[in-house]
Amino acid sequence: MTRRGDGEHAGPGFETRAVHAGQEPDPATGAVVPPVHLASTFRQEAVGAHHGYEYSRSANPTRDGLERQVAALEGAAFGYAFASGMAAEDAVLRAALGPGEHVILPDDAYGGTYRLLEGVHAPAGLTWSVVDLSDPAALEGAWQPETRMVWVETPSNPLLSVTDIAALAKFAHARDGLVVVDNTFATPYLQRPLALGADVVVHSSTKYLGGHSDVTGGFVGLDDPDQAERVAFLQNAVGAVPGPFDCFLVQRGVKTLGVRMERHCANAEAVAAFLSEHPSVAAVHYPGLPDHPGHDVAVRQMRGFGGMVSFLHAGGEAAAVAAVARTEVFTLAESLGAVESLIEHPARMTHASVSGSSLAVEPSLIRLSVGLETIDDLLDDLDRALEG
Ligand code: P1T
Repeated sequence: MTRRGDGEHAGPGFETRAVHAGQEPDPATGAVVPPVHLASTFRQEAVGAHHGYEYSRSANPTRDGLERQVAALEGAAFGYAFASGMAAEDAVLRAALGPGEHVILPDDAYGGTYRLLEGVHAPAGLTWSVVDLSDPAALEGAWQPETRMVWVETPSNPLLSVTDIAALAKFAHARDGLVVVDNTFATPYLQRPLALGADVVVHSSTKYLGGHSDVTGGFVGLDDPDQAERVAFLQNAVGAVPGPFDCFLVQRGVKTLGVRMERHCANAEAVAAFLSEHPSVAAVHYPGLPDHPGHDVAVRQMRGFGGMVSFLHAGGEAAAVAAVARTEVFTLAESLGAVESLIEHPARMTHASVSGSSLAVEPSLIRLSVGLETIDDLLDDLDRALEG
């Protein structure tokens, strides 16, 4: 297989891997940027005699390059690219779980994950419980003989809750359960779940990995060869693969991931500090704030606190809905993790699908994806929007 990542051995550093892993110059022409292989099929010299590629759903050189690049950053032995984060999540659930088995979902997670479980996997026989993962007694109480997996987002979407990955992995492994970490918010630059004991890492590469709001993608990284075989089988059998140009866009984004994350973190820290002092703000969720309940764990397991901030508007739902429409530098839009700052109202936008469920979010909550613009412009923009 061409999917070996570099792992966390004493080899090249993160930024070097981001720029070079899976990105070797083209041996045929010397092109420093590997060509985008748009071919859907590959010539065979004789039946079965080929260069490792037959048909692009099964394997494509540009996709391979992306898979090796992100696997190298996550320290994963195997990496698989998908057409979206949801397609990646679906492959992980299908690869590991069958009818009658049980999965534990956090009480704060992307609404689409909940929708996938409830609307697609529950009708096919999967069962699931929603648990506050910061409460060990609740986790213990929810564990069933059929439990095979704990799904974690840390930091979570949209409340930025932090879960201790190493402690959770110890708990789940003692009970024969798998730990899957959605690392979309942190990225491998800030946190490497597999090194902390998780079994599988997933991404919406639409977000920080791509980094420019111009591509949709997903990624699965893992170390176990049997599970990897199953994910690889599903990638080909179901066919939710990204096109070569989408793979190129993610690859190009990943090359600057480290420097972008440094600025995302710095800007988000300044925004969180500013909001904490603002009279129109009732509460700020950001793991970098010392009073955040997950702050100490975040200090231990993350290199920085990330670019996402959410907060409650003191004026309630109507004031929150009005404020998100007033910003001029922050764009009112779903998604996150790109160079431009975004603002949104989770209850009516990204998390509308969990309305009325145990994952429902406060109607006065506003979520920010803090981008790379000049920090003073971001703070002035928020100030104006919150003053009304
Ligand atoms: O949109 P897609 O690439 O399919 O990824 C789904 C997904 C998975 N995991 C997390 C943590 C996510 O945040 C998302 C997508 N989230 C948004 C679109 C959003 O605005 O929150």
